Amino acid sequence: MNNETSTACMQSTDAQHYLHPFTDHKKLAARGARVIVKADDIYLWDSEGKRLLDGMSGLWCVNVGYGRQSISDAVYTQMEQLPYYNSFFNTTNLPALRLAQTLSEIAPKGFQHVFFTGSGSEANDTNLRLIRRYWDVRGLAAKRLIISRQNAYHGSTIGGASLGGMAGMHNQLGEQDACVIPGIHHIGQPYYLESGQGLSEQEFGLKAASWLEQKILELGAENVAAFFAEPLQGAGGVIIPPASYWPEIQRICRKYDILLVVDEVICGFGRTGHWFACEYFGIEADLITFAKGVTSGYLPLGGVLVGERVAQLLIAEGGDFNHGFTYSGHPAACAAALENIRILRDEHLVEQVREVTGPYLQQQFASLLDHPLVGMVDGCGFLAALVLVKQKGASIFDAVMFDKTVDVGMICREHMFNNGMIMRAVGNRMIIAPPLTMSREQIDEMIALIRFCLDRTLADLQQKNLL
Ligand code: PXG
Repeated sequence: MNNETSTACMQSTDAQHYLHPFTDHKKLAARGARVIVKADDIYLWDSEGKRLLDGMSGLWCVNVGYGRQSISDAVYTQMEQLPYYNSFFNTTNLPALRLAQTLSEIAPKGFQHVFFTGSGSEANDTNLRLIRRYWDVRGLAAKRLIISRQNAYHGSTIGGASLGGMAGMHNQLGEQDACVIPGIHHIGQPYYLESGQGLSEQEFGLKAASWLEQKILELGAENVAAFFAEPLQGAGGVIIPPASYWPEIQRICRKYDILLVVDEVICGFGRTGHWFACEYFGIEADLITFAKGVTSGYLPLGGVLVGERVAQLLIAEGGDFNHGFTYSGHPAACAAALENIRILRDEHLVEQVREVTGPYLQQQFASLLDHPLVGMVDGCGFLAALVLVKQKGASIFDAVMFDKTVDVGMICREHMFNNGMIMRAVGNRMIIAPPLTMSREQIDEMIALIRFCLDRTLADLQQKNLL
């Protein structure tokens, strides 16, 4: 390798010029960024030639795996034909209108319209605009308040971060626990391990849903516009609500005439073994946020599936909707999405995850429970999480957790990385969301690698006297 492409040189240039997302730059500069140079199937390679098994599908997005020549070809062809045009001023383009139609075919029942954005954050900002407009057109302008949840992730624009419930983000938005956008209220998350002790999971699901009703009554239903939630919390740590949660949430939203916004940015496009997790949980949403898996991350694209109740009113009575982005309906991004969806369909990847590889992945992942560090496992489809504990107990509520001063997730993540496995750490939860293409053999390989890295973590913790 010549000097310009040596790892040290790239790291130095990176440190001098590139501000990364969610990064402590002083720390990063001291250690040097890992430079990822290529990818194929479920693997990445760094600039030192080291292979990594990507258990996170990039950032929850590369659903069809890396190296799909047909997506590159579709984008190339589209870029030669029409690299860009906007969808403002009474114009449209072929990939955008075809993708809108295709999405209406794979979306849950009752979604015939789509609004395109460049990302999930922009899509949630779009939701805020749509919701405001919807209630204004209905003549119920007082319905302005939004309810969301603690430890939710809805993006990083001011709108997305205000909607989300990440304390670390809120703290940087303004005063402690306050959101920049007023009128967004957060209720507790349906995290059994955090607040369910003494209750059965189903009892806890109903209790967590009741927090929504309490908040609505406190704010006055006549003032509440919408409830935002991920079907299961992804960035929050793959937290799957008890089965009793969603039906009760649905009932409450209907009772008080509140729009239900389901953020499927992580769950959409097969992650749970269904095209959308709304089907997995039986949710009937008004608005569905999507991004990531729509193009498998090959190009940036997001959007909102707009339910007929909202779409028809805005079309019939809304007049101009003064909202949109330069890249709404970007032809090349839409071409990537169309080819990505063709692959998901023709290779039956969603069904495969639902019926074959998803159950196998969950079964194999659950076998990690015999490891001394693993106190609990949870998951569905191609999403799974394990909880790292200091000492196991009769139940997870009796386990001894690591002291808050020990960032056990980060320690474990380092061992994973250093041994060729990418797994994400959220506090004491280690999570995976691998490409949906994984075979049984690749799942076996991944589980063996995770087990090996857990052993390394255990040995390291013992050596450091942290156990
Ligand atoms: N909603 C959800 C549910 C998400 O997971 C977004 C919205 C925002 O999408 P954009 O395209 O604006 O990033 C996301 C994104 C993590 C992590 O650390 C997760 C996301 C993004 C960055 C990091 O797990 N999810």
